[in-house]
Amino acid sequence: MESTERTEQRKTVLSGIQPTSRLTLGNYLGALKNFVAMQEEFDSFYMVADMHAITVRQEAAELRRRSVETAALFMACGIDPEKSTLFIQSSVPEHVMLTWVLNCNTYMGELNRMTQFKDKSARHADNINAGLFTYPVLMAADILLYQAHLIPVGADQKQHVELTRDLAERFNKLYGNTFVVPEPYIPKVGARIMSLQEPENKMSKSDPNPNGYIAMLDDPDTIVRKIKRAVTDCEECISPDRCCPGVYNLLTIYSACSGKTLEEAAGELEGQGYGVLKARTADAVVSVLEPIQKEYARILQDKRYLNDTLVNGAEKAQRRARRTVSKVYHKVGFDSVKR
Ligand code: AQP
Repeated sequence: MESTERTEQRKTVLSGIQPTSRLTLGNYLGALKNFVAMQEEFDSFYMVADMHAITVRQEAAELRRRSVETAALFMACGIDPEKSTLFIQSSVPEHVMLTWVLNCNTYMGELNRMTQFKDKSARHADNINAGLFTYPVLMAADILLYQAHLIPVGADQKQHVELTRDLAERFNKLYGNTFVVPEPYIPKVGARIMSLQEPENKMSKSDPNPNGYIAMLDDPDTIVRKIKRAVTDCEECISPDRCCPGVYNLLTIYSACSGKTLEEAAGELEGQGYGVLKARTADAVVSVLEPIQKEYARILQDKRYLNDTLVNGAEKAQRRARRTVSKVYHKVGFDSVKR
């Protein structure tokens, strides 16, 4: 059997992360860790979402550098370019080609309901651009282009995957079966890692307070210091329910990084103070991130290999994406001229 045929019998997974800044532990536990696990079983497409990144102003040289560094970090986490298709979104122009068609099949009311648009436009009140508003349509195109079945994301992206499902179903109904209708894949532990300083908000890489997040490239001393300063909001009570968001968040991080369930982690720490919870959490985070950091430094030294990997990834992604775009362009009537 042809290897391409074998590949296409497996279900497809697609996901991406914006290279907007240094990635956080939230990006790792909510998304990247699953990307790595899923590549063993699925035909996997993972992208650095640089086109999404410019919904917020970016400096060109820095965006270029961060896009490549983010791809290196994906590889350092265990994304294997032999098993997965790893690419930078803007190197596959089909993403934009499909976006326009989907834009014309998306209602303003649907986009108005997106909570991330509301959050981001509040944070960037001086630049509420149309791209910020239509970001979920580009994300739908990312997913539908590759006919992805499963989308590994953190909980904050669930609403966008639901919109993608609605758009796929609408298009399939209007034009005949065209797109696979995808499902979100949200991890049981780690789907929503919260800020260490404001545990009612998501840990976010663009948080202006660096003590709120752990960057994947923070050195061990910084990780220990940030976790020591984390807000703990109750009297000494370490329990797997959400009564104290700050403590629950640390317990979640400890559980996700140590491989223990929340109940096991809480049982182990029962009756001990927050000092012990913080020390164990910091140790667990360092032992997950330190090997990734070493591998990242190694991969970054070989710029040529990194570039070749991304060129190959883009070509492979584009071959798949082109098939969907030709099908869609035919269905909507864009192929009137035969060359
Ligand atoms: N705190 C988090 N907990 C769990 N999962 C998270 N993700 C992000 N933060 C957490 C997941 O990481 C993937 C990539 O996210 P993204 O960078 O493309 O966009 P985002 O969700 O807007 O992430 P940030 O860190 O908040 O970025 P900025 O600050 O640049 O806006 C997604 O699957 C997301 O769920």
